[in-house]
Amino acid sequence: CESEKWVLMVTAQTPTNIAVIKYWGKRDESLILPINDSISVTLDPEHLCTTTTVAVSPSFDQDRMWLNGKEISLSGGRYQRCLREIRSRASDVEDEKKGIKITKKDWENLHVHIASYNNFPTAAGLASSAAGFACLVFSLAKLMNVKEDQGKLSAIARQGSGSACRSLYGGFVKWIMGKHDDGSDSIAVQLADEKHWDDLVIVIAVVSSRQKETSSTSGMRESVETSMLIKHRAKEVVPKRIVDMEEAIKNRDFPSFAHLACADSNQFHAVCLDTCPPIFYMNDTIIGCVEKWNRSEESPQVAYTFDAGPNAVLIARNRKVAASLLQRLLFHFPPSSDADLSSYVIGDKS
Ligand code: 2P0
Repeated sequence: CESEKWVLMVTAQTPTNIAVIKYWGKRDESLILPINDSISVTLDPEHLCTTTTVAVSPSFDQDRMWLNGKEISLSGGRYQRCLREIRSRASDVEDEKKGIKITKKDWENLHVHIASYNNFPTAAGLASSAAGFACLVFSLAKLMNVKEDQGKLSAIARQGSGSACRSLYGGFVKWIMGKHDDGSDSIAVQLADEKHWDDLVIVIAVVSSRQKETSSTSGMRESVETSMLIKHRAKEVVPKRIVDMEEAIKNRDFPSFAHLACADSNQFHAVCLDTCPPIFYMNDTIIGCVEKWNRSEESPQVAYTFDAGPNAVLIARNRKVAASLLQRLLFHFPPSSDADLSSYVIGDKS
């Protein structure tokens, strides 16, 4: 490259995903290999997403990253692993208009700057790390002309944050736990695309945007070390639920989908309570409201699921139910009152 003044940039946007069969517990902490398969739905990118711009220039003298405008350290093992894995797969890049030519060898000595923004609270149980690492890996792969397929990229995103591997696809996604010790078969696959079941509407009740007290990483480590229930869950319960959930998604069978999603969320939180010392993530008032409503109808109208935080993810079977759900939420938790629930995010599944 003759001029030292050029900058080459790529911007990507990646939505977060919500697990309906949960990932909780690792069998290998450094490679991030889970103890069970999981299934998620990827949200509409308009509402909960990360936007990341990655730039390379010969004038950059080190890798640097800014998250929501504040510089953060890239020295952590997870960032380093993602950067190393992507760099090692970089190919030649040529931009004739700008007169830029980067060879595979050049990438070893070039540094990147990364700017990432979340349009939702970070680390409040809304899977910010999922969108974040998926977007980081995807945008770096584009910048460095990495030719691997989505499955291979998902195995790299997984090493940033487990749930990130599922955000590389839209629609319904399964993270296969895999069998190999090197993690090469622990990848995400798309079960159905975003058009398959597009009358579902996801409403997220943001109970608190405060950062959670127990991170998922340490929470699941403590569960694996101390919970008896997690062993039963991973070996006996989840494998069957994965089969049943795949079937429910394939057939757009909302009653089965709702039953499995709610039961799995509840069992995940039961594992958290079975952990020593116990972990409390969830707000149970909303569960009570939804359970009562579902029981008063012929078949379930809304599914609920909670991740490692207090915010409720509510999946309505269609737009009409979603409107009624919002009315009920506003009735029980008026935003002007001192009630816990402070705001709502609504988005179509896509
Ligand atoms: C999930 N969660 O399946 C589950 C349900 C939270 C509850 O994936 O240590 O941030 O980075 O692999 O991916 C949150 O865990 O944890 C998560 P690491 P991650 O969505």
